[in-house]
Amino acid sequence: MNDSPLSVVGRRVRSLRSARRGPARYSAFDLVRRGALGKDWPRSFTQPDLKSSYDAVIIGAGVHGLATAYYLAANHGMTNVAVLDKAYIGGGGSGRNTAIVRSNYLTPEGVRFYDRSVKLYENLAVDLNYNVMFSQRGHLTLAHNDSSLRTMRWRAEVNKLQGIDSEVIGPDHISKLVPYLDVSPEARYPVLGALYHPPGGTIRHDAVNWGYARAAEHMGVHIHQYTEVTAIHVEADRVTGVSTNRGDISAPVVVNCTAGWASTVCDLAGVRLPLITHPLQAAVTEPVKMFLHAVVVSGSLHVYVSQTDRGELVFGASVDPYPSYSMRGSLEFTEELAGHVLELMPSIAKLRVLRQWAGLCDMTPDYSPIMGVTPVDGFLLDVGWGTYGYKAGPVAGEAMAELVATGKTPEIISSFDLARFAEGRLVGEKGAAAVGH
Ligand code: PYC
Repeated sequence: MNDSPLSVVGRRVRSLRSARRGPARYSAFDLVRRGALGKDWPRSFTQPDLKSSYDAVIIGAGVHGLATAYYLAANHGMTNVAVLDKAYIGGGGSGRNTAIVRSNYLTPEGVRFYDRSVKLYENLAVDLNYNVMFSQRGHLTLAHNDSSLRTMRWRAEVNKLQGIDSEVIGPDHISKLVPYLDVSPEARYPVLGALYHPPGGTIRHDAVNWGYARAAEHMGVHIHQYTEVTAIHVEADRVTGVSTNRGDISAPVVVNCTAGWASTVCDLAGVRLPLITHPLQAAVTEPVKMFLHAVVVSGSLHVYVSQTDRGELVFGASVDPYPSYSMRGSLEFTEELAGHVLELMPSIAKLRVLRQWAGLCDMTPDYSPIMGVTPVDGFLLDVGWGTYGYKAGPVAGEAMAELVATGKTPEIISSFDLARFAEGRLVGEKGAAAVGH
């Protein structure tokens, strides 16, 4: 953008003032009246007209795209921004994940990055004036064999060096935290220990998506749902705009914040990504009284589980073993999941599964994301989020906003650049993925 320093400062002050006022609040009387009558609620999100030009276009109205738009407006005063999505807000991976947040990764780059996200999540309800239901209930990654235990120790040491609360604990301590877990030596897969990460937990995914969307829109960002990008225009290696099913937009910056379709969107700009897309399934049970007070993950058994505030158990597993864009649930998944879960918690055998669903995961070769610039000037990437995108939403948004507004790649994402695959600088995070894939 070619703005004078004064106008940039002016815009920033105006947007901060407006952010502080926040989106509409309702009086108690309003809430009772609207609640009793069941009508007259204003729309949460408007449907703005599509303009023919914006300062930046963000593709994807999931948590990454919305957070990028929010931090562009809140931190940099840049509000002439459009977020485009071929479907609805949070309709992709951002609304389909199991809502787990943690920063106990394996590489220093990963730990630093995800820790910044946890910090932003900690203050998100206040920043957005929206109850995002963050619950730092603790996160346990179980080790059932010596090699997993060694990886847990390795992770704990890397985590501690970065100031992250993370340690290896034994079966007695695990049993106190999760009494329903079978830690007896007779278990088919005995629990030898666990990586315990007290700041980890869950946060309500829809609330995060809606909170970012509402706050960004309030500051002037346009969110265009059901607006599919059909072409990305590039002239002399520089992006100039996009075509959509609702018309053309010119923009000097286009950011790909999609998941599942990251490589097909990149194809439109002629940029190739080293991604393979797999479905990832999850399932939820009927609600029961609260009994599981931590997030429990077993890498060897390919399962993770937490209990929601409503009392349902939410389960996830590894990605489906074949590349696909299908988002159908499968019986194989449910069967395998149930078998593994019951190895860990035999006492929940009578719980009924209510529903299951799938999302799409763009897997990179090193299990780290791809963020930053591309060979096409102005066309930026925030993709390759595999099974770990949701927890990174805030830090990714903050960093991408800085890159868009300043033109400089923030240090916190510099190791996740696309060029690392050609230059052999992989950031190997497979050992810290939730489960083996
Ligand atoms: O990386 O913590 C994780 C995770 C949980 C569910 C999918 N990935």
